[in-house]
Amino acid sequence: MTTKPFYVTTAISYPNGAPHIGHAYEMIATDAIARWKRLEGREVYFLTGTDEHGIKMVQTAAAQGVTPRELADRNSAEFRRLAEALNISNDDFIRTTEQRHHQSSQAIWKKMAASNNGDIFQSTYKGWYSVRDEAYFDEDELTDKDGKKFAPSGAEVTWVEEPTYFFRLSAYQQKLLDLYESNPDFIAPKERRNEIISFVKGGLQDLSISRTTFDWGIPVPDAPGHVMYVWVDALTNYITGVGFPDEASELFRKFWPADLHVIGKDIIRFHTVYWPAFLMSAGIAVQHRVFAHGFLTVNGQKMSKSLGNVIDPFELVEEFGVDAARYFFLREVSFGNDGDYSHDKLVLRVNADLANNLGNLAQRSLSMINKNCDAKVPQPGPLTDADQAMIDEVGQAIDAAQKAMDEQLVHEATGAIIAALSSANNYFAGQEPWALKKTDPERMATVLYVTADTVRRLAIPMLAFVPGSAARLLDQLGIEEADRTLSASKEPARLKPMLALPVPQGVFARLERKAE
Ligand code: ME8
Repeated sequence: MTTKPFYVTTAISYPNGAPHIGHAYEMIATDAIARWKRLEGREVYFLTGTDEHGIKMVQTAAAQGVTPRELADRNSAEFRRLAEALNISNDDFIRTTEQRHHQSSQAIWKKMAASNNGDIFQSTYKGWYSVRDEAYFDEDELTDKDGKKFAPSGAEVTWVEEPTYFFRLSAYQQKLLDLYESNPDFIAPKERRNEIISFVKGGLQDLSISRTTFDWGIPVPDAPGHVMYVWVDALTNYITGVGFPDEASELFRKFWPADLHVIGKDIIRFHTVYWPAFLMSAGIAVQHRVFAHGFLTVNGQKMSKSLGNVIDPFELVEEFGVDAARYFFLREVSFGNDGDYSHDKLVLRVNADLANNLGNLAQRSLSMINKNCDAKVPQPGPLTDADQAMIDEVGQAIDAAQKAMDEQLVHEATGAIIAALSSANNYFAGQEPWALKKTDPERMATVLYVTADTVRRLAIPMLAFVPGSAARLLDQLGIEEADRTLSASKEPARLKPMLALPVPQGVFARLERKAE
């Protein structure tokens, strides 16, 4: 068992509005990864939070007649509440308006300014800016429509011209290519890696990293009138979260460089080009890996306020329960690809996998134990080939899930567990323990034991995905906290014969599709 610490982060969201299911999805997937690592026995630090500066916040606040601070306070609280509603196991929640983050951002700025005879210099920025993306664009990346220009995201761009500080990104082209070469796992999925390599090979321009036309940002050290470009401070959250600028702190030494930044595919350039370049410039170790997940649509359509199809993640949890909501995204969406949400798909998936498969197996085997074995874990006799095949298959499924989780292929991991549960249902049906009750009670005891131990072994990895329900299942099997580890799930027959069990309670209710 490895005890290497593991530091994982989500992107920090703009609190210019309430969270939507895209935000929920990212939290859920990252939480599954964090919980899995804890099951492996690793010490995990998991950071999420809100990205509160920038012109987008200024403009949204103005439109609502509030200050950027009021807007940030209101919505940041909603993101925090979302993490709670989704049972997210984050260790900290960072807000970029916090004092610790101002200090950290100014410290990294100074280090960048001091390196290589100055990676930061003053000049004038003239070019296109997309407020919605908080990003600069070259003319040739834009499309024209009705006399207006649009970024690849579809957001309108505006022309800006102002004296700003620049970061000498052009000096990092080869260093970045060397990084991608020497660390082939730096960018996942693989297609994204290829896109980024060709982007960097195409040449990098110096990046404007301060703004002078508004003041809602972190002041640039010793440069009155300049606030940092929001992405400089946003990316820095990942080191602030582990104690930067105190590089000698226990947290920083233990957890930096981050093992994994989980982000959406729209912000991969910021994380795999700008961020490692900033870190190299500041003389700070570069993160190990960035995984870019896909985008969610709703009933096949892009989510948008004008279409009125934005799904409120709080309502989702309210209607279906937190574990059903979590499970749907973790199983249905292939992690790294785009995915689609619909209420009907959620109901079908959750009923098939959680209620009919896992829930059914647990309830049937535990009820039989309750009625026919004195409510105690039965004592197994000699194993048949069928028993052994079942036991082996569970071990293989857990190994397959582990392999998938090593690469963040969360949907494959859940798939492997559910496939083993299907086999276990077939095993149970095929062995007919209810018939053995009269003909061969000892054999019945063995079948019930093998089944209940299978439920134990497969419920443990499910703790990463449906933590509340899987814990309730393990409670019903009398599994102690210390035995809820992946290594215990890999070992068969750890269920203690003769242990008294509580009356089983159904853990996964079948969902009904509510009328619109
Ligand atoms: O980008 N489906 O914030 P953000 C899936 N503040 N994921 C989605 C999504 C969708 N429909 N919409 C957004 C920012 N996301 C910056 C990040 S990190 C230093 C700064 C994802 O609120 C998006 O890809 O626009 C990103 O990873 C996260 O939600 C926050 O998006």
